[in-house]
Order: sequence, then structure tokens, then C-alpha cells
Amino acid sequence: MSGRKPRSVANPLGSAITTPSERILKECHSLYVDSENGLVKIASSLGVRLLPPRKKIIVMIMGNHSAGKSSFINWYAEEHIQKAGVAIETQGFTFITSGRKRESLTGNATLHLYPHFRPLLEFKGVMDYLSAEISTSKQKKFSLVTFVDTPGLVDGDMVYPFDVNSAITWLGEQADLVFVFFDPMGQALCKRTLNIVEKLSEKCGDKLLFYLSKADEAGKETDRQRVMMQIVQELCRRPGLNKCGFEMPTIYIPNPQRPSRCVNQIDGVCQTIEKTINQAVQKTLDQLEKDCDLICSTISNRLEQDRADVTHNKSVRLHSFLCGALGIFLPALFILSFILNTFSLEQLDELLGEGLARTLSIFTGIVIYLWDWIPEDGQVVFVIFFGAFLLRIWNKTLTKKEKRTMAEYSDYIQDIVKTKKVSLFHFVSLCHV
Ligand SMILES: Nc1nc2c(ncn2[C@@H]2O[C@H](COP(=O)(O)OP(=O)(O)OP(=O)(O)O)[C@@H](O)[C@H]2O)c(=O)[nH]1
Ligand SMILES: [Mg+2]
Repeated sequence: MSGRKPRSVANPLGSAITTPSERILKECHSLYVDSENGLVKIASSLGVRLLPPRKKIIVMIMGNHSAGKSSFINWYAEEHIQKAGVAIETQGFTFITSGRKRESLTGNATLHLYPHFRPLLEFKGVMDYLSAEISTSKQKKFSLVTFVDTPGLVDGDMVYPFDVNSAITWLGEQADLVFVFFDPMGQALCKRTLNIVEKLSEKCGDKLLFYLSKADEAGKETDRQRVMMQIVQELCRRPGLNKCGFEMPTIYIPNPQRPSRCVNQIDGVCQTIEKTINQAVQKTLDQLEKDCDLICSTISNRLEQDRADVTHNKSVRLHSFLCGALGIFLPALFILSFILNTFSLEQLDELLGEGLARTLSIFTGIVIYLWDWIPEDGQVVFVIFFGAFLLRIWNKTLTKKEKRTMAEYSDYIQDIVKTKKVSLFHFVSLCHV
């Protein structure tokens, strides 16, 4: 039984063999995060926010206490990573993934490795029960999967140090696949499990898969059928789950010391994981194409807008010159008028001489008359409108350097990224032949 295996390490040297899917996901990821020409950086310089694709799929396993969740993960990775036993073994959430060296991480380090999961911080108390186990195993498709092992669910007096229902539901929503394990002996009818399953099915029913785990312990074929019927009936009793055609493959961890005649569909679980990885590869490539198109169209829109702005600025050159002149002349005239208005005509004659004082007083008289002519409420509006009019005339255009950078980005995406993407697409189709 994998649960009782001594700690041995699969692929202790962390072999560098990579599968085609792994290579594609890795290359796509680096196209996004490259520090110089990464798509995320290019997009953000254009005010567009892109998220780099994930390099692995996420498979969350939930279910009753002792349903065999941790043992399944150990079996898949072919390494005794998670503690498995009859006691309540898994009390928190553990991310189990492959990496270059064997490592155990605590809460904060785990969130550092999985920034997508930072919102977990909002679930009070979860951080103390969050960890990650990194294993060097590359068995099956382990290098492309992150398993999320969850606390065993029980009804009754058990007190969880955090809101376990909401935390599992939220994590399930983030996962690509959610496996629900029901074991034949245990509390197949655990209400807590059914409540969470019902919630998840409302939100993301398509990734929810049910398994009858530890099927070798179900006794004879007839007993197993009875247990299955019971579980399916209980599931169907829930309004949110009342859909016909429940599938519930029977699985158990093969044990050469205790051969069983029961049908084992555990290989089907591996195929489901593989299928989801292939879909993730396709999705990542499709998203890459969309993101490249988005960046290129944003650049071409900007450049087009800039050309329009340049033409506009040229056509309003005289207009803007006049407005600019007016923008200085009129306010100056206003200020002058108000200042002169505070002096009497005699004082002005004395100060400026009779001729100049007369001319100025005519001008200022006209200005003050016009100003008074505008209703008091409208004076502020007039100033704002006039200011806005002046500002509108001249559109800000891109500098030569900005234009050059945008053209370079566009060329880089058309020539390098798209070519790479085409070759990755070919690679995928070759691998599927
Ligand atoms: N016969 C049999 N026993 C199994 C199988 N899978 C797990 N077990 C045993 O069942 C017990 C519980 O297994 P775990 O993997 O710890 O179960 P779990 O769901 O992780 O339990 P919690 O973490 O406590 O919720 C262990 O003693 C395992 O050895 C199986 O397929 N067949
Ligand atoms: Mg466990």
C-alpha cells in the first residue's frame, strides 16, 4: 500500500527529460514573463493587463476523512510525499508538485510560489494550515500537475481551525479538475462533503468528478453495487446535484500483496489528468494567439490615432496660434482692465499722459462692459469653457522614441512570437499524430 511505503524518492536526480506538453507550456510561459521582451511587460506599457499562463494544471482532491486522498497522490507521484493513515492525517491544504529538489514550504512561501492563490489570505486561519511539498518525481504526468490535498471531511463535533467549507469551495473553483473521493466504509453520506459538492457543482460542475475510492475494501461485487447506489441516491437527493447519469468509477491503489478481483479504473483517472493537460496546452496556445493579436491591434490603434492627431495638429496650427495669442492677450487685458478700473481718469492722465490714458480707458471700458454683459452665474462657465477650448485645440502626440518602441514591439510579436507560436502548434499536431 502506498500509504505505508517507506520514504523513497522518485527521480532523485531530478532528471531533465521534458515531455512535449511540458516544453510547450514552459516556452509559452517564458514568452510572457521574459524580463526584456515579455508579453506581460509589453502589454503593461500599453496599459493592457495580461496574466502569464500557468505551467501546470491544478487537480484538487477532496472527500471524507480517510477516503484515500493522500494515498492517491503518493501513488500518482510514486513517492511517499503525504502522510497517510487511519487517523485524521491531513488537516490543512497542501500543494504537491514536482520541482528540482525535495522541499517542504510553509504558508507564506507557498503563496510566493502560487501567487494566483493569494486571495487565500482572506480566509482567516488558513495560512497556518497551508503548505507545499515539492518532490523530484516525474512519474506519469506529475511534472505537469499540482495536486491540492485537502483536509478530510467529517460531520459532527470536529472543529476546523478555519472555514473549511468556503476554503475548499474557493480552491475548487481555481482548480482545473476536482476529484471527490467517496470510500465504501466511511461516511459516504458525510453531509459536509455533500454540501461542498453541491456548492461546487453550482459554480463549476463540469470539472467535478466522483470516484468510489478504496473499492477493494467494498467486499463482494454486490456489496460494492449497493454502496454505489447508496452514494448516488444521496447525491441525487440534493436539488443542486439532481442530474441523471452520475458516473462513479471504482478505484483503488493496487497492492501486490493483496490482489483483488474488483475492477480498478484508476488508469482512467490518469487518462483524465492527461486529457486535461492536453486541453490546457491548447488553451494556452489559443490564449497566446489572442494576446498577441490584442497587443498588435492596440499598437496599430495607437499609431493610427497618433497619425490622426498629427494631421489635426497641422490643420489647426493657425487656429491654435491665434488661440494661444488670445490665451495670453485676453487674460492680460482682463487683469489690466480691472487694475486700471481702480484708478480714476485724472490719476491715469497724470500717470500715463492724456493720450494713452484715453485709449486704454476706451479698451478697458469695452472689456468691463462685455464682462458685465455676461450674467454673473455664467462668468465661471465662460472661463472654464474658454480654457477647455484652448486645451482641446492641440492634441498630444507620440514622441519619435515612443513610436519606434511601438513599431519594434509590433515587429517582435509578428516575427518572433507568432513564428514561435506556429512552430509550437505544429509541434502539438505532430505529437498527436
Ligand atoms: N485497501 C485500501 N486501502 C487504502 C486505499 N487507499 C488508502 N488506503 C488506506 O486508507 C487509509 C487512509 O488513507 P489516506 O490516504 O490517509 O486518506 P485521506 O483521505 O488522505 O485521509 P485524511 O487525510 O485523514 O482525510 C490509510 O491507512 C491507507 O493506507 C486503497 O485504495 N485501498
Ligand atoms: Mg490525507
